Amino acid sequence: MIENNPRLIEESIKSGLPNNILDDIDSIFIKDSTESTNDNAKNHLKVQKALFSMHLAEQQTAGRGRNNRKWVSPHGKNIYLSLGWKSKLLHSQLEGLSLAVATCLISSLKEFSSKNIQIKWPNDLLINKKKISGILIETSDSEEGLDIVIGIGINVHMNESEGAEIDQDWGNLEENHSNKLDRNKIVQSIISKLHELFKDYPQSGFKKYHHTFESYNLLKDKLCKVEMDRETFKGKVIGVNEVGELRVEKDGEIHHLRYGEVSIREL
Ligand code: BT5
Repeated sequence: MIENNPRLIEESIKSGLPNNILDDIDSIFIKDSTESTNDNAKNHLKVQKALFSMHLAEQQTAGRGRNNRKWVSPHGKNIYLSLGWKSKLLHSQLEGLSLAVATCLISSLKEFSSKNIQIKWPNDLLINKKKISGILIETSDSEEGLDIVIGIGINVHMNESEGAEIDQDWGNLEENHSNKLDRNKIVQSIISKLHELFKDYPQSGFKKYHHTFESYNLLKDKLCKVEMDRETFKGKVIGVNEVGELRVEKDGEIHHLRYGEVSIREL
């Protein structure tokens, strides 16, 4: 491995994190290779005591996106991070969660890139319209509350051939393959931001993140094509509402689109 691209190390991730965060970490698992860090987080939640656990891998052999789409996960180049969160959220609060996570993620990744990072609703992160990151949230009910897995994939140093099978435009967080970014530092920053979310989101919901989300919203004010189960239409995106639904105007009428039910693209 290139010297400038150190491997993931627990001590590097932890060093510098304040005690209030360290105290809430149940455990950090780093694997060289695993099927999916989301599965590891899901399994660990069954025995987890503290607020959150972290599951990382240098490579995933069955990394996945939403609806079982594949997440391309080559060795040693990117970040594959899943957080297992023992939450007290209500099901009704889940709607805006992935948007809030995407907002936190940008606040963090901005520290590592001079480029403009935007969110394509609900939660794809893009630089120059190329996807650099995706989020997969999975939940299950437990006796104490709602167990949540937040899976985050971020391309950092991936090269063309490693990403060849990705069927859409993709990019890296790092510019020009300069190998300057230390993934441990990126993970550390993400943890700080998401720890704040774990504390705030149960009270604030998406409301607290709404304004910032809009400032990153790639589709805002754009004419788009919306595809739903039984309907396809063109409309102009107005923004999102306070629960994270996308507001699209068509013939003077506002449609509220819910995450998971639609696909949308710019015209
Ligand atoms: C996502 O799904 O964007 C969520 C991806 C979450 C991945 C993380 S990695 C850690 C954790 N463990 C897991 O197993 N998963 C999570 P979706 O919106 O469905 O997007 C999937 C689509 O993104 C694919 O169909 C491709 O078009 C594209 N894609 C696949 N791999 C990519 C990559 N490395 N970079 C950019 N785009 C990719």
